[in-house]
Formats: sequence, C-alpha cells, structure tokens
Amino acid sequence: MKKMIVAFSALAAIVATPAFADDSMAGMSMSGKPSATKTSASSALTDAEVKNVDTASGMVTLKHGALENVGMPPMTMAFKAKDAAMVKQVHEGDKVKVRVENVNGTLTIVKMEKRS
Ligand SMILES: [Cu+2]
Repeated sequence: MKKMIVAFSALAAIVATPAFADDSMAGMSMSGKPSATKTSASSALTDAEVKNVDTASGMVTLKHGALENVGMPPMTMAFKAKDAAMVKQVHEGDKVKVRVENVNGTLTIVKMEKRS
C-alpha cells in the first residue's frame, strides 16, 4: 500500500512539473513577440505628465492620456505606484510613458519610463 502511495506521488510530481514549465514558457514567448498585435496592445504605454510625487504614500499624480485597458479617458489623477523605486525616479513636470493596470482593484502604475 505504501508503495502505491509513493508511486502516485511520483506520478503527480511528473505531471505537475511540465505544466508549470509550460506556463512560464508561454509567458516568456509572449513578451518576446512584439509583432503580435494583441500582445503589444495589452502592454501599450500611455503618455502622461507627472503633476505630483508623494514618496511617503507611494502615490504619483499624473495628467494621463486615455488608458484603454482600464477604460479611462484623459484626466489628472493620483495613482499608486508599483514600488518605491518607481516613485523616486520621477519628479514633478517629468514627461513619462506609463502602463496602468487594475491590480486587485487598485489602479496601479506597473511601468513608468521617462520620455525624452
Ligand atoms: Cu484617470
């Protein structure tokens, strides 16, 4: 009986491992395909201007263009930044490109890069 349990566990491990590998491979191949229209649209960056930076709360106020993925027209509003490093790299008046996504119900700047 014990042998059967061990055999089943080993089988489960074999079945589970390739599934995980497939997932990570799919993620990698998606980001490596800039020619795929759907992929580039789902990671599109939107022009924005930094109006205020609050390092204490991790909030960045942006005058942003239309954010199609979250259904928002152009406006000025505060967003939560994904991490503290992102908040520190920008200053009031900076022209940036941002990617805003709904992360667990909170509109979050997941990517922000300066425009030259
Ligand atoms: Cu907005």
